[in-house]
Amino acid sequence: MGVVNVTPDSFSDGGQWYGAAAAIQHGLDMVVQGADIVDVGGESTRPGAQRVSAEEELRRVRPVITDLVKAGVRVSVDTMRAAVAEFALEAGVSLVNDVSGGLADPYMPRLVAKAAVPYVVMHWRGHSHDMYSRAVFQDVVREVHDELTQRVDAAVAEGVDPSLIVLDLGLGFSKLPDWQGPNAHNWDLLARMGEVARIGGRDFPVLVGASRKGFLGRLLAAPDGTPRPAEGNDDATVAVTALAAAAGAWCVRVHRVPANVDAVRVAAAWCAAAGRPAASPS
Ligand code: PMM
Repeated sequence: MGVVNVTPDSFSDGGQWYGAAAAIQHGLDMVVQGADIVDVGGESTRPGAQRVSAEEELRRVRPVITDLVKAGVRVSVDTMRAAVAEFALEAGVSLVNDVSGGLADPYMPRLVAKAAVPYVVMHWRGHSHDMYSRAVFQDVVREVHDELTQRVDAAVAEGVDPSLIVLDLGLGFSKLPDWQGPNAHNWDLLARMGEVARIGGRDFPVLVGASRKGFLGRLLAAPDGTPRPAEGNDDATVAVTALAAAAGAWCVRVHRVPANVDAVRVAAAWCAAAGRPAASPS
């Protein structure tokens, strides 16, 4: 899944694809590079971000989604708002990616149920402006599992087909960026993603969104402790992709497609030789 953030302020690529024409071209380029899905979002969720209005979010994503769908691209909409998802579904998107897992807008699950498209339910504890104050866990794997279970139950109660639900660990969202010690939240979740996503006896597909995130920058910090900035974390993202694909992830959400496609291919060949399934490149 290639990311197109139509925002001026995303931490990873803010401003780069803010204009509709640049965003559309970027989406088309990523498909040529091997992306199966292009994820279009119009609201930054970087730590500390303030929300934009629904009108502004729609204004940003409308032309991009419309043109990419028209061009035959499999598009996903990255939104927490049912109104934005409704427009996107009418325009023909194939997947709804809701980083709040249905918590931000109570109308979202019912809308997705009606559309009968895959629904990405991410682990989330609240909006970005103060997300780190909620990054308190005794046992991150158990708590994320239990909170995702509640979101799955709520979505299914609204009519969402469980076979269309994809779970997301919510890397970086209310998770501390440490890479060792009791608060290595993102690493614990990655290492045990299968446990997180096994709910009610069913192994849900997992989407991994590690690309360029702060926990990679923290791992790769300079000797004086300065975290490596987002655009310096592409190689580390590729490493996570290979490991996640080998661990059976369904999808990786990334900013730079080519090297990540290669990593998925490597993992698929490795797992095939070992006689076990991995995410397979299409
Ligand atoms: N991360 C961001 C935005 N959308 N969606 C899913 N499903 N999973 C994620 O981890 C995720 C997401 C924030 O990163 P960005 O600003 O680089 O898009």
